[in-house]
Amino acid sequence: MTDIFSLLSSGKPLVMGVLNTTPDSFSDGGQYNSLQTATRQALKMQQQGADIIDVGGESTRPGAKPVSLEDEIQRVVPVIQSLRQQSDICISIDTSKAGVMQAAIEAGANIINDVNALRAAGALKVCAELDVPVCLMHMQGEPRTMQTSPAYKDVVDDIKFFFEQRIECCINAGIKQQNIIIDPGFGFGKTLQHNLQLLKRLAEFKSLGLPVLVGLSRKSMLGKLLDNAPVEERLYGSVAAAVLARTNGANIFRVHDVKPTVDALKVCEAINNT
Ligand code: 8Y4
Repeated sequence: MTDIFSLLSSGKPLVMGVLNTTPDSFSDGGQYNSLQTATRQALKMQQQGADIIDVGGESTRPGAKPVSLEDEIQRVVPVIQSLRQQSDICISIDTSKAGVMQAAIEAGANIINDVNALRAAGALKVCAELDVPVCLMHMQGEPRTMQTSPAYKDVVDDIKFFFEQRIECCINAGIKQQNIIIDPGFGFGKTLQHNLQLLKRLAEFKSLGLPVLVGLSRKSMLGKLLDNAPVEERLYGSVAAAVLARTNGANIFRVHDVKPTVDALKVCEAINNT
């Protein structure tokens, strides 16, 4: 398997396909069927051109029930093992819990994707020991209340300052600078205006000298821009947002719709390299 830093060094954009393992994302709820469904879905995304599969077992949606450490491990570890048996694709683990990070990497995952930027107990230490790439995502507040009244002095400057502080914590904990990826966290404690500012000024994050990951796919900011379109009608808006993010320097794209995004990014690359 090629690690993501060699993939990134090619300069090409990387696509991370979202694989949901929460029970409500499967019709039957049965363990074996959902495992097979999840593995097939991941292999399909790989065929469509995904470079990374993001496996998550905890919903960050406002109002979602918290998942225990044991339950989250039970959800993600079998999926990672099953996918790893059938593919050498890069697997990222979407979690904020140190115990899940450890179990997932042992099961064959390669990257840690943490919407909480390693602020949970033990997360910095475990990541330093595991010595794997980590994505630090910005979130203001916590999922339950983050959309109540998001406020910033300057959204880009404030989030850059957050990253500077988190990067310092990572380095002090023994995490290598070369293992860090940053993500402004679209929709996590941000108004529509904040999200639009972040997308327009995304290139300002490049001054931190680290790869930039974005998750814009199907998010409510697109629903708002598209006359309150429901999630299943946000594909074209999601693709447009990915293209704009690429033009403004994003390196990794976390998406639900792999093929449309891969195609759009190919067109982007042809123009950006002309
Ligand atoms: C429709 C579909 C509406 C999905 C909302 C959503 C990010 C992330 C999430 C992100 C990174 C989501 C785990 C939220 N978003 N990880 N995770 N960056 N690194 N919402 O932006 O997809 S979950």
